[in-house]
Amino acid sequence: SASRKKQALISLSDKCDLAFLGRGLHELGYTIVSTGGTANTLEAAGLPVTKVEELTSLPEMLDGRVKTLHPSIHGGILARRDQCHHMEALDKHGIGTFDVVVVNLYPFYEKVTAGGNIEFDDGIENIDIGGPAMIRAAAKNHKDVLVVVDSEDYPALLEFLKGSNEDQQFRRKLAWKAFQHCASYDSAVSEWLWRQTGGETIPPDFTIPLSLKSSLRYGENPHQKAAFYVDKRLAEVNAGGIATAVQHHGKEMSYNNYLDADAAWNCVSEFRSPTCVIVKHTNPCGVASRGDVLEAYRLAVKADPVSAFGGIVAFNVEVDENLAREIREYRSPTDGETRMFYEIVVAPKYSEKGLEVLRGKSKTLRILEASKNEREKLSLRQVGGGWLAQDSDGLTPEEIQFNAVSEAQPNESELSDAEFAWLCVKHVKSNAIVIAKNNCMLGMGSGQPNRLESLRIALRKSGEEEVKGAALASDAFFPFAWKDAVEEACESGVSVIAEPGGSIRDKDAIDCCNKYGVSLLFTNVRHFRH
Ligand code: 93A
Repeated sequence: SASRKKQALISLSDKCDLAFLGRGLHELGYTIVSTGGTANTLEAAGLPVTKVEELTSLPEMLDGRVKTLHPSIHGGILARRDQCHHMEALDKHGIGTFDVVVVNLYPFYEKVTAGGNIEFDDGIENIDIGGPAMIRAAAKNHKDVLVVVDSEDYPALLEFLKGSNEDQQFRRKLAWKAFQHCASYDSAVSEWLWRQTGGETIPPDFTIPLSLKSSLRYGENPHQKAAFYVDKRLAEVNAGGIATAVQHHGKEMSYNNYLDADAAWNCVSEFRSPTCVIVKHTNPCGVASRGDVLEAYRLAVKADPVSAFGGIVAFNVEVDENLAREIREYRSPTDGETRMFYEIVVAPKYSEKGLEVLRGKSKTLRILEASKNEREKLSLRQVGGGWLAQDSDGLTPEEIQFNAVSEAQPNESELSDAEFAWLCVKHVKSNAIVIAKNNCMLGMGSGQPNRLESLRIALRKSGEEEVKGAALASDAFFPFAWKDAVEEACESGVSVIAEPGGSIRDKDAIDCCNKYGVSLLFTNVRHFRH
């Protein structure tokens, strides 16, 4: 009967590869049924197409809100082919079956979420209703209906249709993907609506649609399986961050590589002037800003050459040929001989020559080109049975005020060193101490269970002479327990200390700084990083 002819329903917002798909289906003998814009594109490609309206005997109406929501469409998708009364019902009403349903949805994330200044009413109109209905119907009935939501699956679909059509696994995979597509869509819509309620970053409930970017060789250790997922919605609009970085060269990224590259990239992205950040095990161990980025690089290595070896080097400016040469040739300041070795170089840009030179450094060196992550507001961490969510620590340097609470006031260069040290300390794991001079990190102490220990490590790394006149930043206030840490810092010869303040022993810290003539700056902001 006429209702048993092979039919494909196609309704696409993203019409990429539509002509290819249409031609393929046509050649396989399928009648193509489409909504307005999709039908136009197919016709323009010289392919025969039946408009949905011809099946429903109703025009697309309500400004397109109702196009495909009709029994002639949904009956043809949902009918169970193995149920006689289903098929009889279709026959009775002259409804044909669909064997293939290809739909992608209104580009809600690109237009509304990432689009920015869209009016509320326009946002609402971008919520696709008919599309998800078709996708869900076809996915439910995948035993008999192939559902495709991704243009990358068109070739596989056509191959499958050429064959015996019996592989249920293929059908189930498509259905799985279809529900993923709808879930990720709904998550974008609900996230947007949440924000329209005046809700801030942390919603009472949310879904993050994740898409496998790559399976990793292993996790933090070789016995742990691992994979890397990207936030689908962010990836769609290329919202930047380490997840969308382009790898130009080198061994595949590992789990730890991603963590470290992320830390390095986030840190270096904070600086306005040309800066080099070297990270080891997520902690910046060398940071320097200079008009001459080559010098910044050398200074960042010198801060702690032992830790920098095997680390991640990040820049916030283009890596050109000169810089690439410096990175390739630079010898460790520890022995003046060994060439520095790195896991990763990450930068916003590479000149062609720069890339070529860096490629020559080693086969394994991972070269990443990253863009700034514009949209990351929520930071998540897993604990047993749940996830902790918080706003990411997005305070910019301009938002921090350094209030001098000591008798001594910092001069301009001391203040600038304190600001520099403060930017660094934000990215160092707590308890964090950073000592810096002349826009260059001299030493840091990180991750110690007491602040005094971090301080001592930072002082030791800085060197007794270098530390004189330097700025010291502490990510939280000094507790003044057991041993007076502020006193130890003052004795070392630093000229300015920046810390949040807010301890009940603040007065002791101020008195101590006054005794040594050290400037004490309170930021009123804490930068814990556990
Ligand atoms: O406005 S809708 O929710 N109402 C519908 O009945 C409907 N049917 C298909 N949106 C609907 N669609 C969507 O139109 C599809 O999901 C697809 O994204 C788009 C294709 O429209 P066109 O073929 O006119 O470009």
